Amino acid sequence: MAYRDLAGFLARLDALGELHRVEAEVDPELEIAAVTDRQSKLPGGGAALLFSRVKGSPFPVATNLFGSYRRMAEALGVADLDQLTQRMEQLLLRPGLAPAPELVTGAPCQQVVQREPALGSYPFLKSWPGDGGRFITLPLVFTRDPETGAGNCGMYRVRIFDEREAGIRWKRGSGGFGHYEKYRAAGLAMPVAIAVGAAPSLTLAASLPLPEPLDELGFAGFLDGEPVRMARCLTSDLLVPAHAELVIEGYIEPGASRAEGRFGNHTGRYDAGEEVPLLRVGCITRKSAPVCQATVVGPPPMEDCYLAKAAERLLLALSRRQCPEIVDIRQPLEGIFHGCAVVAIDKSAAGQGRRVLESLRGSGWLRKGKLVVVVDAGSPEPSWGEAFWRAVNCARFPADLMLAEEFLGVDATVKFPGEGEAPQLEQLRQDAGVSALVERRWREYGFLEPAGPER
Ligand SMILES: Cc1cc2nc3c(=O)[nH]c(=O)nc-3n(C[C@H](O)[C@H](O)[C@H](O)COP(=O)(O)O)c2cc1C
Ligand SMILES: [Mn+2]
Repeated sequence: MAYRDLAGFLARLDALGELHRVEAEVDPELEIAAVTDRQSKLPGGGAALLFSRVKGSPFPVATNLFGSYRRMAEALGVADLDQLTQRMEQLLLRPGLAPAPELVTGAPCQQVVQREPALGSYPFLKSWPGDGGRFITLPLVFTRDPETGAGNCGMYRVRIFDEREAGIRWKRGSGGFGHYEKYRAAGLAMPVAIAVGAAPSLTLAASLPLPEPLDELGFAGFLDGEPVRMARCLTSDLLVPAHAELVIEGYIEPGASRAEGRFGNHTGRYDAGEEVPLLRVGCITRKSAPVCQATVVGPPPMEDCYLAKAAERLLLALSRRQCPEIVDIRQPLEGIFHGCAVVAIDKSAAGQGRRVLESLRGSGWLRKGKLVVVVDAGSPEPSWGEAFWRAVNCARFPADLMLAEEFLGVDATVKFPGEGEAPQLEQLRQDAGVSALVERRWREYGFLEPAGPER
């Protein structure tokens, strides 16, 4: 089931009993973040939250919408996040399955047009006391390559400075940054449009490092099974999601920048904040009753953990193409987007574990990983506990470690002949006859539950 817009997803969450409405008036400075943080820390990720009365703004705020396995799967129309890997494999085999976006007129995101932008009337959050100010924490930032005309949609945090100025922090290497560098080199003003609150597939796509030739809009359209509808901006020729709740249009003049201030991040610490490109807002368009979707980042578990999980299941398909011996990749929630991963491989030759590490380090979405442990495939879902066990018991220190700048790889696979002395290839397995006997006699032993698997 696809959602055309955020409202559709909210209605679905409501029907599932997953949405908690907070009717009491709340402050977008710290209070909403504090409530959201406490929900996120509940077992299972807490409820999706809709704050309907926000101090200083007529508009509601929604947080933690993707903050559980169930809601993340629901957002992307799958019964289980594991199904995403196969979906991605289909797309990689047939890129034509990604539908081109459709340009529409009379877009809902332009029901109301504010030519005199007033960013201060929107309920953007200040999450932590030391934050430099308010940020748009879940923005979809649309830019275009000035040379090729190719579009990009990326999630880069946006600092609100005043009624008509904002700062965008796109990291070096991101799509938005690449476009920005080209405009700056050419001395041209750069059009930017920021959408807040969109269909879940698009929000996820904005946060994914998709490789060429996949683009965010085609990808979201593929997940939804229908083209994404786009509308032309009023002050530039950029296209934005027609069903977004809110769109901020503006230009970055060459060289214009400002310090964004500190930002409390998922490291559990404040980012110092950088000098960021300054966006001068030309107009704001919106639905007549927009909902501002936001996320709160901080120490895990939080909503971004589940976005990272969806990304993991999808991007696994890319890694399998890169190294066909890869069976599975699992990232602990605590690794949030930092490429901390357990990689299970089907090992058939000496040196394979290290070769996989080198390949992943060289290219692909895990190349900026910090801690990657390669293990032999076997368990249904390689866990961090298993990686730890195998790293301690199967890896030889330092022979099986790969230490590079900001990176530790561990080859924790069982060693083959030719990979050093004392290879131990035989796995511990119970005698088959005894195993069958135990299963047969299980109830005789006085156990009420059926016997568990052997391991
Ligand atoms: C909640 C959230 C916040 C993020 N904030 C930033 C950010 O401030 N700057 C940034 O460069 N990337 C940030 N990212 C990661 C980017 O969205 C990600 O690298 C994505 O691939 C960018 O799109 P691109 O590949 O088209 O550049 C964030 C991701 C999430 C989920
Ligand atoms: Mn991109």
